[in-house]
Amino acid sequence: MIGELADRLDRAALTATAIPRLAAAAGLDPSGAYDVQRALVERRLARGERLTGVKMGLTSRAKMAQVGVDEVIWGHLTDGMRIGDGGRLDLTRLIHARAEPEVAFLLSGSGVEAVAPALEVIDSRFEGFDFSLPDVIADNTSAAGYVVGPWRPVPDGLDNLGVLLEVNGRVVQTGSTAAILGDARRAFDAAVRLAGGRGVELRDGWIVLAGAATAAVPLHPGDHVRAVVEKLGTASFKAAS
Ligand code: OOG
Ligand code: MG
Repeated sequence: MIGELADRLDRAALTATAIPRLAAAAGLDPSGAYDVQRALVERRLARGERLTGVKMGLTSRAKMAQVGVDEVIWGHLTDGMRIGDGGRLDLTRLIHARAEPEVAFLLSGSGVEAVAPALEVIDSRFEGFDFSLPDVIADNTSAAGYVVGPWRPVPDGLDNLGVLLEVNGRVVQTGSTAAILGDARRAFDAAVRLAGGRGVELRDGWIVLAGAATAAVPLHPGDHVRAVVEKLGTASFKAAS
């Protein structure tokens, strides 16, 4: 059953076609949903993708309120999701993509070596971007793409840096790294704990996305999207059709 559910989600992503929710009918609890997520990611790895890190989700109230799920979750990142800073995102491969501003950590020696402004592109494989907790876990927490800006040493305080999300030069969301579990560094600790609890040890060179500081915004062809994080700088991409 786990493999069949993973196949359904994998096909939905590969064909950019939304599917109905699946967790309730399959009786999936969060633990079973992480099994589906793992099987889904294994399909990507079998096609030649490599793991590049993990992402935290629903670490801010703004995000919990937007999707109606109020638990911290985590998912896998692969090199197939990476978009270069200032690069291009092909929207035709996605269903109903959204962008959100994040902070990324770079791992080294099991600690944080550097931090960067980042953007995540999320694209729920579920119709209407509507899901339960086990659904979104099984769907690899809606992960679809990510951009990391320039790395820099971790500044003294990460607990209250201003965050802006801009689309075509206009500010569309504002927030603070304080929105991320009170301090974005807590998201890193949660990643170590939650992924570790599922047997995934974070490796040197991996990145950890801390989770969005604001709600996500829908993407349209031609959108130029930029995250600005106080003291850290910017990360951007352009959505092409
Ligand atoms: C779930 C993923 C949440 C975040 O940063 O909070 C997430 C979703 O919003 O579809 O990535
Ligand atoms: Mg996110």
